[in-house]
Amino acid sequence: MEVGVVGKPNVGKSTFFNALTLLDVPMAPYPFTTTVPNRGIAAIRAPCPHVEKQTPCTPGNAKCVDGVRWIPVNLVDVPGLVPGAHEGKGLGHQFLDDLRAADGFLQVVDLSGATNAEGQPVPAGSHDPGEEVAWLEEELVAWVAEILSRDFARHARSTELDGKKVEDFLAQRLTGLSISASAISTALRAVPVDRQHPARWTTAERVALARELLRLAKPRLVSANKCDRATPATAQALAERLAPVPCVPTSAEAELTLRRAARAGLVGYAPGDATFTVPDPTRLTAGQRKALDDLRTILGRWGSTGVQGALERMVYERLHQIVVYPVEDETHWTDGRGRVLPDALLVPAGTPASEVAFRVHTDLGQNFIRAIDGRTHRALAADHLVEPNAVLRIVARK
Ligand SMILES: Nc1nc2c(ncn2[C@@H]2O[C@H](COP(=O)(O)OP(=O)(O)OP(=O)(O)O)[C@@H](O)[C@H]2O)c(=O)[nH]1
Ligand SMILES: [Mg+2]
Repeated sequence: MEVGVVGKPNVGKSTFFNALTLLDVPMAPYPFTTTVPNRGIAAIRAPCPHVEKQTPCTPGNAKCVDGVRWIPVNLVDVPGLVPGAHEGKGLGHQFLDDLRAADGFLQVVDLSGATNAEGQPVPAGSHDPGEEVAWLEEELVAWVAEILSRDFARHARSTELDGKKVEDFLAQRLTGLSISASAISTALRAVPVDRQHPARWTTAERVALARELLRLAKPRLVSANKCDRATPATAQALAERLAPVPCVPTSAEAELTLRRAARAGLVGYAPGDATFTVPDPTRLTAGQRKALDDLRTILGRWGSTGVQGALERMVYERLHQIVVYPVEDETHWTDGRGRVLPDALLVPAGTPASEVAFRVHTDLGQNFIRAIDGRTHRALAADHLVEPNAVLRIVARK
């Protein structure tokens, strides 16, 4: 699972990325601080089934803290896009190629309205952050249309000559973009192109296909960032304008400060929480105390910094992922070495049991006999759609 963090310059993308990964990539109050993409690993929360079992778990890939599993999600932070990036404005848009594998895009905007379209600082409230959601969409469409169009005429002609299926032609053009065959078929149904003659497709038709493919295959979520400098009413108004694209108020700066303070042992804070504790106030400087008071005000006003929740809504609501726990022993929920609930896997909702087996290991998928539900001990057929939080044993031919 990979999420791309996109947006215009200077809105807080790298701060958002650092907050979620606890990495330390450069952040600064001017545009184009980031010039090459940054990759890191964030995590989303899921309730750990070990709590029902009343046995401590032995996590391998996803750590467990107080009954909460932290499931890894890859995050990519890219340079800022400006209007006209596809024509070379700003840093251009070549770096978007690093987002080919992203399953969805989380767009960061500056809710406080203190950065213009090019990312230059302007007085708070003087720029409308709603505007950039529409033009960023156009930049993404231009990028996909360009990928689709690379060496188009030659490939389209050979498709026609060889009598190849148009679906395969498109899939080949879009290799690596993590766009499913079903999204390609749906897009071809939605955009009325001449299926027999791709060589005759106009630029407008390719752009329309790119738009539809993006809509189907790369869900969007907006992080209305710098909310610490805005009001809930502004956030509400923006969310209403952007609906149905979800818009989550965030303060990446507050989240980063809290996570770093927690790492330093200055506060007790779990990402996503509405509060934090201060174990030893005497350790704090006057400056730190003031900073923590400000953070308390932000949390009080917004309920949380929004950052953790934004990523989770992206993965669970927009990307429709669920967590499943494969085990080898359906009674004790252990693997072959006796480790309890060692793995937590993200799979799309509606994944059949046989596909979960493939995710665990190709051999298990190929030799699948049945799965066994760890809670009910019922046998599940290959086409059984697994439920969220399922504990599953896969039974396969030896
Ligand atoms: N008040 C406030 N400032 C923030 C927040 N998030 C980021 N900033 C500030 O915004 C400025 C830009 O942050 P970056 O993370 O470098 O922004 P970016 O979008 O990665 O910028 P580019 O790499 O230039 O595209 C920095 O001064 C941050 O401290 C926030 O939630 N609240
Ligand atoms: Mg940056």
